[in-house]
Amino acid sequence: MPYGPDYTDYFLEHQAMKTRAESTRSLGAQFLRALIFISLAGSAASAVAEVTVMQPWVRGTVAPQKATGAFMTLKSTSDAKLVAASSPAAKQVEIHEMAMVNNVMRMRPVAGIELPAGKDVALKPGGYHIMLMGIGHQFKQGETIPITLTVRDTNGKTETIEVKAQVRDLTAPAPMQGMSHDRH
Ligand SMILES: [Cu+2]
Repeated sequence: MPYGPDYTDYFLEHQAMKTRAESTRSLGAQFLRALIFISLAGSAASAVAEVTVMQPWVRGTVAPQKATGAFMTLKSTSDAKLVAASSPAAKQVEIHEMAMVNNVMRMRPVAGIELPAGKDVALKPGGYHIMLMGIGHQFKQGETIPITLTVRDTNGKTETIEVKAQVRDLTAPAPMQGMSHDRH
């Protein structure tokens, strides 16, 4: 009896089950999408460090000079580390620190600079700086030097920040300026 009442009931019931299964599946998919959204939103809020770069500048150079320093203040919203820098204006870029070694102020490369959450970290003459080496032209006051910073957050995720650093007069921040003989 293919079209008997039993079969019809079975057929209808089967259809109903299918519909339920489908709606359950689609609810499941919606729930899954919601979960994915929540986890993406969560990671966006906690993992990505937002780094602010303040007053980036580069010390100007004299014609034959092949290296100079870049300085700025960095501030990250969450714990992060400045791990690398590069610039189209320099063949090689390193992160340096100045330190007293046997009463002599020397600079040396460091693996990176810690950026504790919410703290201003100053890269300044006599301290941390970004060393631009193998520069291809004289950096003159008023010029802008592009520098790309690479920052790594505590989850190991890296991001790059484009910085435009103003070239300042070679002598402007130098403490020995008053003793320069060519000023007499
Ligand atoms: Cu240096």
